[in-house]
Amino acid sequence: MPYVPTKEILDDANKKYYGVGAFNINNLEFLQAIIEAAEEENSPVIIETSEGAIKYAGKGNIERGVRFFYELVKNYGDHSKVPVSLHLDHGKDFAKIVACIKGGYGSVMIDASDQPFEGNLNATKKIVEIAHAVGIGVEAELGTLKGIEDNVAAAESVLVNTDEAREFVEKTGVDFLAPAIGTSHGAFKFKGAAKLDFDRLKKVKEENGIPLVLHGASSVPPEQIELANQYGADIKGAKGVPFETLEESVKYGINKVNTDTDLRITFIAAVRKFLKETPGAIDPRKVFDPAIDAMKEIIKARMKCLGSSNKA
Ligand code: PGH
Ligand code: CA
Ligand code: ZN
Repeated sequence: MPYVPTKEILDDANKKYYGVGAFNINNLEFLQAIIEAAEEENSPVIIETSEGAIKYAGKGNIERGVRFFYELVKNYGDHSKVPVSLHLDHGKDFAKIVACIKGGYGSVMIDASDQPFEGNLNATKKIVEIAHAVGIGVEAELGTLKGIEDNVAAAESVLVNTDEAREFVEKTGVDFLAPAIGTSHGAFKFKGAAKLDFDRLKKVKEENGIPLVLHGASSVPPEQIELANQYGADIKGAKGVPFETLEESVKYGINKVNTDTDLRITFIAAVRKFLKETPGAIDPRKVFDPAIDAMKEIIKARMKCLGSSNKA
């Protein structure tokens, strides 16, 4: 299977009711873990990079960063047994989004969800026009992901408005939509139970029918937090989206499941453990190898949970 446009992967997932993991990378080692896991699970996979990742890879030079990720992921994808795509995660800056579209990315996200509805709509429309001219799919977000635990009034105002979602999809022609339904980014998602607004999700799916995206979808595995803490980390009160909740989200229409935090935690825990147990280590490859293996297991478990295994 070659490097493919993201739309190809997500249209199949939408048609057959499964979810595909979209995993964030900043470097080679995360990509290796993701591709190996996808091949072992025979699963399609989406690789995504934030604007920050592009800046990091290019040491501040955006074109260089875009080129780095495109050539890396395209090369791995073209020689892989499974469909692989490359996506820009949370694009905020017009020039950076256009650089990704020009640079060979398989899709881009325009995240103007911090703007009032009209502003988000107009910004998204503009990117859709540019991206569709070259056959690239666009993701946008409605609502916001943070601050939902504080009080009910705030929760109402930040979750996706389903009427707005209908108008937004219709007027922008966006390909994939991320409706805020109660998740947040990072390792501290819920103070109490992990509750998502599935009624809103179902309604958005019914009324629009396009592939939907769950941001802030990491499960924050307690055993990885414990391992990190055992080897010197100090992470308290971490909580993610449990597998049962992910399964339910997929059942109600989520097709793209964004995952960054889980791989970060797993990587750091494994590196901490190796360095503590191997004080003489000076070869970075030996330090990263157990971290790649540990991330692979986390990724494979998520692919099974989302139903993308054996869908390649
Ligand atoms: C995400 C990742 N990226 O866009 O939404 O969320 O922090 O839950 O991994 P997590
Ligand atoms: Ca947002
Ligand atoms: Zn996100």
